[in-house]
Amino acid sequence: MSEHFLKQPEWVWNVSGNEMPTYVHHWVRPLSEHNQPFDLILYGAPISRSSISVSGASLYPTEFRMMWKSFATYNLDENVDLNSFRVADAGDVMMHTTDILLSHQRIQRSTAFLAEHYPNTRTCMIGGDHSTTACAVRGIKEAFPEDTIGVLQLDTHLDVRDPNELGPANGTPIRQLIDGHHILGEHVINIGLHGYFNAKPLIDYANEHGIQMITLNQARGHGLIKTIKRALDELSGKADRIYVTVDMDVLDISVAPGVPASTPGGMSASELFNSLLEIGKHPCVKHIDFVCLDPSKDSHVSETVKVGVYAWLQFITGLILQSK
Ligand SMILES: [Mn+2]
Repeated sequence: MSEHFLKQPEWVWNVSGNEMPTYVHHWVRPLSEHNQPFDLILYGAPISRSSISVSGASLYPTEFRMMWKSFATYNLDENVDLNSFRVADAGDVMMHTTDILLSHQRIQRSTAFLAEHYPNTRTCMIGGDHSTTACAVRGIKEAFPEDTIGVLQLDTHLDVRDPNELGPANGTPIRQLIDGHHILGEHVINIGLHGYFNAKPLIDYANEHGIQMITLNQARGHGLIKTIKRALDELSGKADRIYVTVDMDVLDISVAPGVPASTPGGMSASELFNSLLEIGKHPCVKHIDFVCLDPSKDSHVSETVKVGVYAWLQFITGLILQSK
């Protein structure tokens, strides 16, 4: 088996000159151009054939990169310029046209490759649907077999539907990881659950396996940011590294037309942004992904893709504030 399946992304910004970048599309550089160390590795996992409902989330990594042009590297709220932080774009995992299992193996192998070759660098995967998270976490586990992995999941759903029934689909990643003994249920904290979107047997599975479910109402009651921090502190006490998975369907449907599975009663965009800032600040967060955003369903002004890029930049701002 080859070492990895990463290829140059479909969309690469053409940049000339050596001046300090002021816009995101001038700032993120391909991994191949980085001869110095870097702080974050970005890679795409463009697959959504594994989605239970029809999804074009495979289009997101490219749309995400194309949207960089609309964002400056300077964060006015925090008075921080991201441009001294080095992000290397490792490209996209090459997907097989029809073979989902093979594509999943490639995501796992490519994630393991990046984690093995850059063990001290944080990784950020852009999905793809939520099935990609199971592959990425298995890849991390492959690279660090001794390490216990804690998972913070921002999601409207538990994603613990039965893989025996649905296979490695976007409704099953957390259960695949628990049933496959890659992680323990008690090392999973889900924040963002609400309302009528998880059937009772799924709640029962979560309880049986010790998954911590913090509803959005509970989190708001205690303070969302305080709750995020507390969850990360707790996971860092139990696990060696934390993997954060952000299912964009955690967003309220009114702000996320590009996430078909988003629901009423979800997070506002600013709640998501503040959450990502806090997540970035936490030293134990080593891996993150953003999944389930379908640009083909987005509004004509690409509002959800903009929310997605903004949320990602908030995470990076958090990383920078952490080291200050
Ligand atoms: Mn999900």
